[in-house]
Amino acid sequence: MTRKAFITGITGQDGSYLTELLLEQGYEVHGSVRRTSTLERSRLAHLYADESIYKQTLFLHYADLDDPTTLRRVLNQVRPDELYHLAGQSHVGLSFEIPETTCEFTAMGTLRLLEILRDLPEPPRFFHATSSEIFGRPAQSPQSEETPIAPVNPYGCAKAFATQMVRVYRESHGLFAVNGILYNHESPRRGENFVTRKICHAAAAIKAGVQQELMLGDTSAQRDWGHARDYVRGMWMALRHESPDDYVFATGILHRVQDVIEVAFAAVELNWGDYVRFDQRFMRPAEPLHLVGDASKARTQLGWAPQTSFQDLIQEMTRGELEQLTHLD
Ligand code: NDP
Ligand code: GDR
Repeated sequence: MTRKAFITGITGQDGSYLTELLLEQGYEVHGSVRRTSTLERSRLAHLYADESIYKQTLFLHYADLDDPTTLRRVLNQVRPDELYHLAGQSHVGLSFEIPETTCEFTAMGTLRLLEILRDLPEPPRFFHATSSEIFGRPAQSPQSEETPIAPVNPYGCAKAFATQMVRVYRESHGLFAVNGILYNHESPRRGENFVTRKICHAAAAIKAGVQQELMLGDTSAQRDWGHARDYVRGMWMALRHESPDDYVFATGILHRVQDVIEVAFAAVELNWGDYVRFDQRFMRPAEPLHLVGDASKARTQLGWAPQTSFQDLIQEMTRGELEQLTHLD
């Protein structure tokens, strides 16, 4: 029997890589999309264009996270074996400006899905994409699955609520529900207003002569950055494991935003100091500190390990941007 997967957030960075992985593994893949005024689904365009895939093994369904009636109907029709819940407002900085929307979709949206699963006769295995942001300013570094939750922004609070709810539904309602505690992961498909993509795009655009400078906030901020392709493989491995649990997915290595700048500008042979400027608008009211993950549980129990280095990731992103800009000429 062909296994069926359902992905919320299929149009996002992770959704697109996960779709490719699951199709390669022989799954029938379903995803929920929301109505937008422009049909922006560029990350899936290559799959749409393939007649042997779109509407053969890949299906899209309209369903918003604040519309449980539709979600329930779609899930009842599809009856997936695995559900990957990736949808949500994923920008931490913006969550200070739109805290209610962030919580509505990320916190309540997850709870609504859990409630729907609880009523299904054969609930699918459930993966929740939670975040290192639940730890905020942790007392211990690196963080593990046991590190206490202490978020410092609305996004982190929403993810913390959803993470704890997943634990409740696993322990009290017997759902096969997994929290993947994901540290930053990037790719050429990363949203344009996340710092790695912003820097890699700017370095390439300055090289191509279509941008003059790059405005950034806190360049001393540190993160544990990996490649999205590695992290979606971890999601899949977690749902194939014999029992449900929480797993940290991380590289275990901290880099500064400044390191991203230096690798990206070096990749296009420019001196970053000539172009990078500070802009107060990109500073946040609060920054988490020392978010670096210990993925030893995922390594020992699932056999997961990241395969792409920080240098290779930033170089791939920058060169990809430059190729696109040059191709447009
Ligand atoms: P993206 O921002 O690239 O994708 C988010 C997805 O969620 C998009 O498909 C988006 O749809 C969808 N979405 C947003 N709001 C709604 C809504 N109200 N109803 C339905 N769909 C909605 O995020 P990533 O792919 O990078 O991340 C996937 C998940 O993993 C997110 O939940 C994120 O918070 C979490 N995460 C990501 C990390 C990372 O470093 N990438 C690290 C830790 C956690 P649309 O295309 O229509 O906007
Ligand atoms: P983050 O990623 O907040 O860690 O959330 P982001 O790339 O937005 O920021 C990383 C760090 O860079 C600093 N920074 C800037 N950030 C942005 N976006 N724009 C700037 O101009 C800029 N200048 C400096 C930030 O202050 C921050 O310290 C990501 C998201 O994918 C979340 O969904 C996910 O949960 C976490 O990673 C883990």
